Amino acid sequence: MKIRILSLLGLFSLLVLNSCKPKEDPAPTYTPKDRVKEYNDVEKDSIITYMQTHYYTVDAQYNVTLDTIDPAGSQVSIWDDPNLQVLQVEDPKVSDLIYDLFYIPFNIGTQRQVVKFDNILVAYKGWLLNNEVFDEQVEHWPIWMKLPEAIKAWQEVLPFFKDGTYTDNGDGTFSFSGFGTGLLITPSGLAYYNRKTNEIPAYSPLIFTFKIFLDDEDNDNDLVKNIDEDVNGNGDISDDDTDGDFIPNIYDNDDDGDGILTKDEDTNHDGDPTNDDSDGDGTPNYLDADTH
Ligand SMILES: [Ca+2]
Ligand SMILES: [Ca+2]
Ligand SMILES: [Ca+2]
Ligand SMILES: [Ca+2]
Repeated sequence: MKIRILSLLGLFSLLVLNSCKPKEDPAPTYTPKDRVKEYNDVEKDSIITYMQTHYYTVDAQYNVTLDTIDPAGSQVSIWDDPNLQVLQVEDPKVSDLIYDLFYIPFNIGTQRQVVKFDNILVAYKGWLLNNEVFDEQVEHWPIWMKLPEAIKAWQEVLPFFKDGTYTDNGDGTFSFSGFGTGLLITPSGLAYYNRKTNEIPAYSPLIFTFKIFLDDEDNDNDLVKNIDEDVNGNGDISDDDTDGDFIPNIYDNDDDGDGILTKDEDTNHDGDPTNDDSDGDGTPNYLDADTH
């Protein structure tokens, strides 16, 4: 009898689950897998195996093809590529879980060094470990991406690169040269982990190639660089909101909410509002609501 009640209950919860199947909200309702076990027991090996059994080719425009090494072939595996770099990156949730985050630079870039708070104009392509492409933003249709909102793997790898030079070709087209470009391979813990989309299953290590055409070091155009909008210097720009209006300083063009734009609190007009402190209280005018 007990078994029957249980199985009825089981059936009931199944029906409830099915009828409540989320349509608009993709957020998982189950308990995510253990992050340490998922990496150490599963993804670490699958990433290394992928790199040992696959190779890439890259053309003159830095477009990449990935393929399986032919057993009789002489291709150099990703694993054996002399340019392969590895970063040790801490999991965002479990501090003693350290990932190997792999990347290969094709070109470091020539202009401005990317900072992890910056807004970048990029083209990219993303693959699963089965070589299926899940997303692509082509070179002729680049998008601006806020790095603070990107996956952690991007925030860690892209600051090793610089942007390039923009050329208006004068005929309605544009081109870029000397930009940073490379390939990265990330465990799911530095990407989407248990979150899934139609294209990306949960717990998927991901491969990206990227081209960083332009880097914007001042998101809100207030003359304060993104890196300097991290007022408390803790590496997180979401908790810096001087005027408490729920717009972080990095996206707020009047940081102290005194009605004077930050760029207009550059009293000495040297292009840098961080060194103007009219009342000498140690707080620059743009962060000081009673001074401008
Ligand atoms: Ca604010
Ligand atoms: Ca600001
Ligand atoms: Ca102000
Ligand atoms: Ca002020």
